[in-house]
Order: sequence, then C-alpha cells, then structure tokens
Amino acid sequence: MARLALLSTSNKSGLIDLARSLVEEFEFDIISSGGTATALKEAGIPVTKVAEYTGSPEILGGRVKTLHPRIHGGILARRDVPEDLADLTANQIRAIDLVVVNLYPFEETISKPGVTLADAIEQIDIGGPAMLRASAKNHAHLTVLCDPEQYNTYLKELRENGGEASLEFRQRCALETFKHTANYDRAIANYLSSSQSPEASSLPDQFNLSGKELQTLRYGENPHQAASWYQSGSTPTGWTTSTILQGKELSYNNLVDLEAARRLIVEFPDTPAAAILKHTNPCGTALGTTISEAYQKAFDTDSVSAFGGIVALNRPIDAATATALTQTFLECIVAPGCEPEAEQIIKKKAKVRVLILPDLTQGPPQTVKVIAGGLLVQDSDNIVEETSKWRVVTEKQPTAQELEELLFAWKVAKHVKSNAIVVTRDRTTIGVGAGQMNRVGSVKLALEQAGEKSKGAILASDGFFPFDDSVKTAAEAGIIAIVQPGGSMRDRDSIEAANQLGITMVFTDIRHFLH
Ligand code: 93A
Repeated sequence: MARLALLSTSNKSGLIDLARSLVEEFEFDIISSGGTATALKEAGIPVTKVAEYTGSPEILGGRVKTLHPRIHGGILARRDVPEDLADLTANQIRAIDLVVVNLYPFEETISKPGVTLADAIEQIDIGGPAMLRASAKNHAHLTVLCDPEQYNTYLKELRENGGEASLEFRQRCALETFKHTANYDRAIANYLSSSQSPEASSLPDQFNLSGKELQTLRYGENPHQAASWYQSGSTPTGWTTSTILQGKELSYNNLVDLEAARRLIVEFPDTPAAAILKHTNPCGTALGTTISEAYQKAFDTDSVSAFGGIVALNRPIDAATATALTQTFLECIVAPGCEPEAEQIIKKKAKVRVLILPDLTQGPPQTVKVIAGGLLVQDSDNIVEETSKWRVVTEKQPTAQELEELLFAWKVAKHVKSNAIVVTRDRTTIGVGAGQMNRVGSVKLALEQAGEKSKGAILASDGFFPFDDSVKTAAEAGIIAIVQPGGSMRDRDSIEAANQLGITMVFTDIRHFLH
C-alpha cells in the first residue's frame, strides 16, 4: 500500500511542489485539513480531506480539525509493537509516514497593531502542535517537518536514500520540531504574561536563546574557555543580520568589542563618526565632515592603541577611508555599507574582518549579566541626551560651541568603563581614562594622554566628583569646561574650585556608570 502523508499548513509556501513530488515521485497518498486540502485540489493534486478520512467534520469553527484517534493513532503507533499494529487494524487506522505541519501564525498576529487578546487567543494552534509533538515523539517510525525550509532537504534525503528518510534525518527533524513548538509556546506565554502582569513578566524574549547556535566560537575570552554564539529571540536581529565581507573567523572578543563599538557609534546619527575600540573602551572617537576625516581624526588621537583595534563607522566605507584603514593592523571593521572600490582596497588586508551591518541602531532593549544562581536583567542605557535639561552650575556659562563639544564628550564617556573620564576638542577624543578605581586616577590618565592638547579642551566624567581634586587637576592642565552628573555631597567644593579657577561646569543630573 502507498505510504500516507498528512499535510496541514498555515503557511502554504512550497506546499504544492512538495505534495506533487510526494505523489508523483514517491507515491504517497495525502490527507489534509480543510484549507490545505482545498489548495492541493486547486493545484490538481489528489488529496483526501481529514474530515472524510476520520468521518468527523471540522467543528467549532476549525478549533477541532485533526484531533482524532484515526490521526493520532496513525502517528503514534509503534510499527514494531504487534499490539499497536493490532489496534490500527481493529480501528481501521492507516499508519502515517510523514507529517507536515506549520502552525497558526501567532507571533505575526500579535505583532500587528491593534490586535486584541481575543484575536491572539484564536491564533493559538492546538491541533498543529499536538501532531508535531506526537510525530516528533515517534520519530523512530516517521518523519515530521515543521518549516517550509525543510521540504527540499527532505526530498533530497528521499532521493539519496532509495525513497526512505534515514533515522538520523528523522532525529534531526524531531529535534527541530520540539524546539519549534517550545518557542511557539514561549511566545504565547510571553505575550500573555506581558498582557496580564507587565511588571512581573518572564524573561524577555531576547533572552530566549531558542537553542539556535549561530557559531561555535574557537574559544571564549581566553583559549581555555569554550564559547558559542547563540541567536537571541526567535527572529534574527542585530549582529545576526550582519554580513561578513572578508577576514578571519570572528572571535568571542571581536563580538564583544564590536557590540561596544556599535553602541558608541549610534550616539552620532547625524554626523559621520568613527570609533576605534580596544577591550571595549574607545581609544579614539571622532566626528568629521566625511567618514574618512572622522576615521583619520579618531586614529590620530591614539595611533599606538589603535593597533589591533576594532573600528566602527556610521557611514559606508568609501575608497579614501578604505585606504586609511589598510595603513594599520586592525582586528575588525564594521560599517553600514562598503563601496565596491573600497572593497577592492580592503581586500589587500585579507585577514581583517569586515562586517556590514545595515542598521547599526538595532540594539537590545535590555542587557543581562550572569551571577551565581541568577541573571541580572536591566534596561539598556538608551536615555536620550538633552542639553536643554543640563544645569550650568558655575558663574561662567558655556558657549554654544562648548556645549556641543561637552555633549560629544559626554556621549563618549557613557561608553567608557567606569570610572570614565574623556577629554575632547574639535569633536575628537584626545584623552581617555578608563576603568580606574578612583576618579582622579582616570582624570590624570586622560590628561596625561592629551598632553599639551588639553589646553583649551573640555572634559566629561561619567560619575560625579566626590572631591574637588579632579576639578583642580583638570584646570591645571588647561581644561576650560567640564560636564559631569553632579549629585555628590561635596558638589559645592567642586563648583567653588571651578569658579575660582575660571572654568565652566555643567551638571547633567544623569550618570552613566558602565561596568
Ligand atoms: O484550531 S486547531 O488548533 N485545531 C486543530 O484540530 C487543528 N488541526 C490542524 N488548528 C489545527 N490545525 C492547524 O490548522 C495546523 O497547525 C495548520 O496551521 C492549520 C491548517 O489549516 P488548513 O489546512 O485548514 O488551512
């Protein structure tokens, strides 16, 4: 007797081609739920409706279509257990050899504007997951497909194996299916928990790792640490959508640095901007009239540290920038695009990894840290910086130009590990003090790096000054304006020092610790 395939799909793409091959090439009989059967009939493919096969009509407006012992018996029967086979015979049930189901589009439905809870609930598929899970459970005896992307692989498998799918293939399909139904249910649970109690919701969807490994990384932060890169959430976003133009395989540290670079560079959407990072800290960040000017300025501020750096550009790479990029050893470059001529130029440095990320702004709404026994989840530091909300606390007021420079420095400081001090002039970092345990230590480092250039420059601090020593050290080096959150018990001391030394200071009332 011909083998039996059950087809029940919401997404009908690829359905007709698959069914035609099943019937014409592999002599399957097909049974299908209402809509699927109609689509097959229209394409001239012989099919029996599930309702005809079971003798039970679809009821409750389609809520019960395939939930029937003739279906589930045919899926779940163990072909090597005589009692199971006897049950099939006694109940006139045919064993089913292939189940192809894709589910009601729940996630698509809830992403539509104005969707009601009732709409969403109606899109919770019951019969589909029941068939998928039953088939995956019994993969020792049949094949299950839950995604149109599997259809061609399945047909290829049959063609290469004398019309049979190997056990290994069926196992893989079963695993895919359980992942698929798990994600489906998680999407429902997340939706319901956010619609019922947004304040006590479960882990955000972006931390649903869905088991999809994008890359086994060669190692983690160090060679003795194993590491992997997983996709978060059920649809690809962020780096998962990037394309790699060239270069060696991405490493764990590359990805960590690239993400830090991305976050920094998106602070400056309106102007060509370049950032060069090492160990997640910017060693050079600059704005320019062109992207090549921005890169050159960023590079020149600390060409020593830039060696082996990660470069992020917020404009496509052009020929001039490409030429500049090839003048030094870099680990990675990311930009929203790359001109063909630039591509040819960078090719000369075949090892440097070049990534194209068309939308650099797609960041995670939350970040996570793992601690013993738990996860710490927080909103990303996405606050919009508004100088109109800043407070000038000194007698001296900043000029409009100084205010712009202060904003630039402040935005960079946000992306430097605390304690963070950033000294800038001409929209270019000239000194960065990162990760010191006392603030004045970071101030000294940043000023030392800026050297003579600190005369007339401005300074930003990610946290408040606990004492007036930082203000005094900055003024001595020639800093003319400071931006900091304010909020210390000794703010008065710092303000007085600034007034005495004739420098401008503004408070943002927002701090940007980064650990
Ligand atoms: O409403 S259901 O949960 N009840 C069922 O018995 C059932 N059987 C299949 N949804 C059910 N399905 C789903 O219908 C499938 O998962 C598939 O998404 C869809 C196909 O319906 P049609 O063939 O009528 O287009």
